Amino acid sequence: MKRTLLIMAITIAAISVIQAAPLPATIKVGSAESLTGDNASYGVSIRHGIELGIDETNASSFLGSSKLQLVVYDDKADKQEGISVFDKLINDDKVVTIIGPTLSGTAFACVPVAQKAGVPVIGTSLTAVGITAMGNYVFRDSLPQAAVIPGTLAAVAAKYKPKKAALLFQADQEYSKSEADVYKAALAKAGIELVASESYSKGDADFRTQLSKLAAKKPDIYVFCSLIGEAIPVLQQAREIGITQPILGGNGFNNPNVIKNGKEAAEGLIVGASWFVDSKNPKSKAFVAAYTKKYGSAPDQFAVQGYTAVQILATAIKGAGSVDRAAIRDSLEKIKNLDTALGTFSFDENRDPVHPSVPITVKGGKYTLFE
Ligand code: 1QQ
Repeated sequence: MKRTLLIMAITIAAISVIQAAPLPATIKVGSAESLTGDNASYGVSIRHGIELGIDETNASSFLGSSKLQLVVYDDKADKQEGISVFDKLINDDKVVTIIGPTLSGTAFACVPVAQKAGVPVIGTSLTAVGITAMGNYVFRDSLPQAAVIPGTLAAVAAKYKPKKAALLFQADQEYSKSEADVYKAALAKAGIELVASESYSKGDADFRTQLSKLAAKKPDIYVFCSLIGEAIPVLQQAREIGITQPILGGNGFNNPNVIKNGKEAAEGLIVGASWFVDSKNPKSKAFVAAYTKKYGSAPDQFAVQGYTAVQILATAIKGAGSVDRAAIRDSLEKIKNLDTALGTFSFDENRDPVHPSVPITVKGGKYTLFE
């Protein structure tokens, strides 16, 4: 009897030690971002947001004495590179979660590697249809196209009452193709006729032929689904051939380089965004101030999504009380009504983010609210 009691007492003590096991001193967080090439402006912005988030989390002792440590590699916006970087993060660095990659096109190649290995992924810029459908370890804090485009279109329709639209997209890029499809469906639903649709391919630099074909159909609005490398020449060439109608840019245009390098051609551009730099949300204001202080320039939508991913992940780790990948996954799924710089943030049942989108426009060389 005495012996049984002793064994029971030891067992209970052992269980409570296991339960109270502290988090490790260092928690490795992986990230794969486009840090070189055309898409580096997105990837560097995300990286900056992540780094600020990690600094703040560590300084605040949110995870007790445990510190997050970032391991980041360049995915070069390339499918093969994305796969090898994911493999390295999972098997060599043994990260607890991966933030990234930067482009949906890369994600469709490398995210299945993490899903198969049971490693959570948080996309911070992935907007294409089908991202979280890759598996139950896949989350994103970037609004899916279908959550942004109808609202942007409704705001534009209320102001300009367009009847006809024209569309330009990149036929060999997953983000752009998906966005064009979502726009097509949203236009049809809004009763706006798609009178012309043209595409281009990777490496193209002259879009005048396609733009002229679109213009010949006399649309009331134009929709351009482009990544930053093409977004700027597309805008400039559109103005050059005399397009003065409202231009709606896809998520790729949520990039301050559109204004910096596109100059006057960017004036009047309308973009659906997940966040607005002059938001009155106190968390957002604090983020903008801290980011600007650290990096010397204001953050963009991609930076705030990178930053918020760290907050989401830290909250999930704390909730799990563990760095076990499956436990983190389960905990991520429970994120609801988190107070973030993006607003009140929840994941829905598909691990997609729920928070409002905001249409913005370029006015006087600045993104402002579209009204
Ligand atoms: C995607 C995007 C890009 C514009 C991210 C930089 O939305 O690839 O899904």
